[in-house]
Amino acid sequence: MVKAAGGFFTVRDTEGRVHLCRARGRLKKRGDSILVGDRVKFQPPATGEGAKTQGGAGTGVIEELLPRRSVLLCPPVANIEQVVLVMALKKPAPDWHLAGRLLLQAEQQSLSVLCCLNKIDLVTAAEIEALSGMLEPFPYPLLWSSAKEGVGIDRLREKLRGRSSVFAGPSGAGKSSLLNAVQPGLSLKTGEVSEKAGRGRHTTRHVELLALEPDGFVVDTPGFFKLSLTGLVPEELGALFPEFASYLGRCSFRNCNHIHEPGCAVREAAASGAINPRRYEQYRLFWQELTGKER
Ligand SMILES: Nc1nc2c(ncn2[C@@H]2O[C@H](COP(=O)(O)OP(=O)(O)OP(=O)(O)O)[C@@H](O)[C@H]2O)c(=O)[nH]1
Ligand SMILES: [Mg+2]
Ligand SMILES: [Zn+2]
Repeated sequence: MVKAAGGFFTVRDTEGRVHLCRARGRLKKRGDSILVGDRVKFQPPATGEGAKTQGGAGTGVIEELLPRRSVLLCPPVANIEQVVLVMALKKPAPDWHLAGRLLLQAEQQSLSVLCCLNKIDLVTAAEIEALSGMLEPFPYPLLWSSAKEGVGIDRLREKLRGRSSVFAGPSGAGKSSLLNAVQPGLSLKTGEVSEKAGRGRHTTRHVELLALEPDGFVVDTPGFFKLSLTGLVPEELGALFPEFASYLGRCSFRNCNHIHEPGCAVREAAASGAINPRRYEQYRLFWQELTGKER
């Protein structure tokens, strides 16, 4: 399923033809939402003479939802392998907190991650250097890009090739612009960032799966500003920070929460800079949020 809007689902068949469908009643009753990226069994629209004269009117029916390999809740998309987190360096300013939440979601689903830092044309070389220092060490690959000036686009195209990816990040970060740069034929709509609020204007309205040349799929999504930590228990949080992995068994306490326990290997690593202290600080914030504890 490649797009959902107004109760209709656009389904692409194995030959690449698209069909407008509705969902079988029992699918709706079970409360399963059909997500973009879902593989489905469907009855294509009838193709009788009547349907043709009406410009191919008539809708097909989605009969069955096939098992998923992965599911992301925000943005809602199924069966993807890679999350491309897109942040602008300016206009709008990066929201690392939101980025951290998205990264947790990707880890929960064991998806691979690419962090795209876009609009490098708007910052100075010195600012880039300062930011690089701040982000070091970072447990995910970083790609510095400018959709406007074509920087990093070849590398991005290479990273998308032959896989299924989803672009996620705040409105105005440049998700659709980057995709247009990767593949101009997509002709996705892009929108100005508001001068006053410094925010995007929610130009992309629907989650949509797009086919890439020569192979691969990518899902463009509407930007968002908020993301809650649903379905997470605090004890699982440490395992979702991949850079903690080599320290987790080395804390003095076996059930260490890495907050204030003495002899905590994670805290020591953050203090020495072996773990990025900013990432550790995020861990603490998310821990507080999940446990409701202030410290
Ligand atoms: N200077 C500069 N502007 C960019 C760059 N990439 C995108 N923009 C501009 O940023 C604005 C927002 O871009 P979009 O591609 O619509 O952003 P989006 O992330 O798709 O936003 P939503 O669809 O609202 O989620 C547009 O005016 C783009 O022209 C870039 O690398 N440099
Ligand atoms: Mg967009
Ligand atoms: Zn610890």
